[in-house]
Amino acid sequence: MSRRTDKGGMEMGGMGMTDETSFRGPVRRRTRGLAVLALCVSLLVAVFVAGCDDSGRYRLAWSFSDGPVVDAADCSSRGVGLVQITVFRSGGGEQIGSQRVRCFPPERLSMKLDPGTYDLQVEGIRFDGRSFLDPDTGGHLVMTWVRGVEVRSGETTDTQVQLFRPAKCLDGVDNDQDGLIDDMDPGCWKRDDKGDIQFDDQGRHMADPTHDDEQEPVR
Ligand SMILES: [Ca+2]
Ligand SMILES: [Ca+2]
Repeated sequence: MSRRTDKGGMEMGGMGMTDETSFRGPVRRRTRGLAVLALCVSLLVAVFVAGCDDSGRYRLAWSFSDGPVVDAADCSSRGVGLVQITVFRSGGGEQIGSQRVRCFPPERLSMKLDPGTYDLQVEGIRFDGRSFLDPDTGGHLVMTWVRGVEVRSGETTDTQVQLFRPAKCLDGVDNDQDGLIDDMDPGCWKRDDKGDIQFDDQGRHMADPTHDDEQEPVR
């Protein structure tokens, strides 16, 4: 027997209990119990995983061959927007990972690594994501290596690298602020001893991307 109470609950015959207290109450307590249990299990798993993590890190800082990087202009004036760091196991081992980060700030805390020795390939990249390439050989001109970086369990190994500054006739920057950039600037054009511009077989002026001055023509 049951009847509806003023508050909308169902009163069970003669017992003075509503359906809310008699049926929903135990279900809610059971749900709370399961939630607490799940939370405890999650905490235990997290503690276990943290306790088993024996990885370490390296922290890499960079500068350029002609000076440090103390603000964003030190990157933009050299035409370097990004730095790409590729990690290999030492001694010609497998590639572990790679990441591109902004040139400024000049410091990067790396990904987690297993304890061991690694070689880092570090390359300055243009703002548009392209490498600085030698037009003749295709070689990467702003790339260097940091070899033998030891990563120890639970520690961060600090290391530094010096990147070559891109030549001014290659850096994508209007260094002398005359409105002309790199091979469009007569300062990067090859000239003979008399000062006459040199042309290739197709009649185009010849430029030297390794020239480091947009004002003084290539000789
Ligand atoms: Ca330039
Ligand atoms: Ca210029």
